[in-house]
Amino acid sequence: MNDPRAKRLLKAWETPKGWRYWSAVNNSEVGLWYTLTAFAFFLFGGVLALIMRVQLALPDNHWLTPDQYNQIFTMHGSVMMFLFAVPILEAISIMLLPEMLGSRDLPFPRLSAYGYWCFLIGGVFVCASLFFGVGPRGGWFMYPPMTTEYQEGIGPDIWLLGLSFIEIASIAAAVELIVGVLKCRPPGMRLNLIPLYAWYILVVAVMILFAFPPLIAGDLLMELERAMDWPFFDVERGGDPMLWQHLFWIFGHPEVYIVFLPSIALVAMIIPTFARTPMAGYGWIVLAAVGTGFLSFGLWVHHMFTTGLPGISIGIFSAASQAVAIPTGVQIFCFIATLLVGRVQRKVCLKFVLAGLATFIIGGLTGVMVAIAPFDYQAHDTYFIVGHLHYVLIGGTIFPIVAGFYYYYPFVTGKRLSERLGNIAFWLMLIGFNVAFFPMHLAGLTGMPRRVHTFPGGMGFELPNLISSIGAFGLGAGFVVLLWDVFRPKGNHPYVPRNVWNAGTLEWSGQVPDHPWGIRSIPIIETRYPLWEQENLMAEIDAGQFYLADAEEGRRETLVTSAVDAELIQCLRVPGPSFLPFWAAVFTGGVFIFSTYHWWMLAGCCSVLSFATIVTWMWTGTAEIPEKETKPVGLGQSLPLYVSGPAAVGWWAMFITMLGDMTAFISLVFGYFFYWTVHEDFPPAHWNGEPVVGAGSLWPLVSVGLGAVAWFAVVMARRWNHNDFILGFYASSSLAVAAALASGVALVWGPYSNGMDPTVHVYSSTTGVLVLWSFVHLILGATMLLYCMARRLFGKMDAEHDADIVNVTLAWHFLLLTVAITGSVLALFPWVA
Ligand SMILES: [Cu+2]
Repeated sequence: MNDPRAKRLLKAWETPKGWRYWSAVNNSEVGLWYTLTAFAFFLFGGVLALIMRVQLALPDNHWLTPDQYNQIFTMHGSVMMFLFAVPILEAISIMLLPEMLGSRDLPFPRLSAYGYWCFLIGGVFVCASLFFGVGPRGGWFMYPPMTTEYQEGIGPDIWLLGLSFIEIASIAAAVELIVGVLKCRPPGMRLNLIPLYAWYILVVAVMILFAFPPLIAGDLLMELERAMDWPFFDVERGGDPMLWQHLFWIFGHPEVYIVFLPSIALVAMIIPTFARTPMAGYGWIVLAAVGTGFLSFGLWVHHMFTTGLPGISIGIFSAASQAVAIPTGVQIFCFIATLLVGRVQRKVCLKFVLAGLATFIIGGLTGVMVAIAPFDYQAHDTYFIVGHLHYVLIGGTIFPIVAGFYYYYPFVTGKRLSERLGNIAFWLMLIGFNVAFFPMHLAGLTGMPRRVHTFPGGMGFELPNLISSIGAFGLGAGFVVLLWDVFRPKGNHPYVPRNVWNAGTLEWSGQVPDHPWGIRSIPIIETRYPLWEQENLMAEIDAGQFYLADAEEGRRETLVTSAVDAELIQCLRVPGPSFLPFWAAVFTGGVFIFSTYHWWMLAGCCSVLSFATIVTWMWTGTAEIPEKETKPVGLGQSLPLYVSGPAAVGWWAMFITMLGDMTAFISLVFGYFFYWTVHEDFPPAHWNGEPVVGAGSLWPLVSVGLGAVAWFAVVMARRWNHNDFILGFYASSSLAVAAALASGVALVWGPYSNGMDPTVHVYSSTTGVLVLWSFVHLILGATMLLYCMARRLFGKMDAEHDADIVNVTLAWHFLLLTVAITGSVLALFPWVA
């Protein structure tokens, strides 16, 4: 390391020391914390599972009370899904993706850090409720009316608010990963050359973007019902609990693939390495992954076959559910083909992959069985389903993740895990798993229902339950062995050689032990397995022969490229260590946690503080005007340091975030029309002798008009800013702020002046929630404009450097759509109906 360029680069990317370590935002640090935290939640969920197996080992067992048992199974499902399966895959991706793509970091490091801290705080809050006996008890699906009317206490609120908070963090990570895959690749790495892992993560992140918002919308509705008595799910006032089931499973089914596909992504990285040959059928795998992603949004009703839906929809969803086996099969056949043509090395890592695939296939086949409606009528809510879903999730997710641990452990630590201990763990887990979960199919077919805290003797349930409990401890023992191997001190173990598995993808180009800069210089990539197929690549990377081999200004920099062809666009400066994301997460957490207890003053203070922190973070860390327009990045090329519009990563992040936001809004609109389909007269004039009033027609339309004025003023403000007509910019922005606020007031004025009471009937509460949603968004839109005006005032934005106002204009296109849809639904639909 005598190269002064390398020294500067190292200094720029240095990890902070001491207590400042926790201000790190770099993907390798945040990714590691994220992974370890998710794994800790996994162990917690696993202990809960063992407690349940102890309880169910013997008939008529009263070791746990029914209430304790209900809290434990609810928490087991919720923890495994929300605190382990989704987060760990995002965590691994945050850690690995930039290295695979030869990028120095993800485009928004502070957003990753914020997401992590939100996840930690929310997760601990949700789990802690169990120790105070106030945990949620409604199952991980939280069906009303049980969770709205019949359960005392704040358990459901903890679930709704705590997990919404974590879902928002998951969406933040998804935005980061989408922009990372599309915009932060090395030059030359066209979309058809990216590692399969990146393809899978792209598909999954897009799925998260469209699957989580319906659940967040559902959470909002249920929390409004619980806290304010707005009757969305109360049948006596026109509500319908089925809406929750739809919103939940529109999320819940894609969720299965959201946790399955990234694990298969790990498999797709491991198999070529251990078969020592490129993956067969790259194009087919990509097509199948995208196909699975699409199909998975059309299957949710198979969770609702027994709710009395019309036969036609059951038929369609049954067929679609069986069809999803096809793209899944394509991927598995590609993996098998690769293993057949390669020279396979039988390492523990590969054993876990194979065990995972085999187990997943068994779960997939019982899945085809339950996709057939008549069979589902029999098996629904029995232990058959418990057996099925654990074969899918443990085979499809857990075993591949364990394989990933073995594969990437040397990448993270420079040491390797023991093959001997690995074999012990492998057999304990594989045998323990099958002993635990296979008998559940039989117990279920014999008629044993799910979610019961005990069962009577003499009905044939004793033996399968006892065997399951024994197997569960075998599976647990396997994890203890793995845990010991992962965490035992390895100070005297030698470092592994560089690229220890002789893999072909770029993440293995790092030295051992690795430097925090990610990659010494960012290479030009022309193949799918560059370390195999591009000669001398590692030596040239090390010699700093490619891009960004230096950090002349001591800043953290990475390359931004075009989405399809990966042509160079920008040298992006990413922010370094900061405690701002941590504090922002603490205050955001405060808003959700204090709201759970209805401590509104504290929640209000926290929302002000979190707003202030986030604005400070944006102010200091985004769209910074550089000291020069371009800089040389190596290989004789110069790139701009500042870009705005569709070329910029910030624009993409805004666009993607607004898509997620619109999805949540459309879910609420879906609710409105759902109630119309289940009622003979909607909106009704009277209900139980009381008049039911909505927003009327006049004021919603006035609101749309004012919203359009605001939008037009925003567009003009952007143009005048660009033309450097400063007075015009301020005038137009001010007009937009005023029109936005007036539009919000007009929207609220309709229901207010009509004397609407949202608690009377579901029509008034649905109207209320659409008004509320749009009102809050108009306030946000106005705030964004005030931010832009302040940026211009303080010289942080000018005619050339206009990313702020360009991104805000983009957001305003969506805001206008939101207000227009709300206004026209409220004003016009009652006339049509
Ligand atoms: Cu499903």
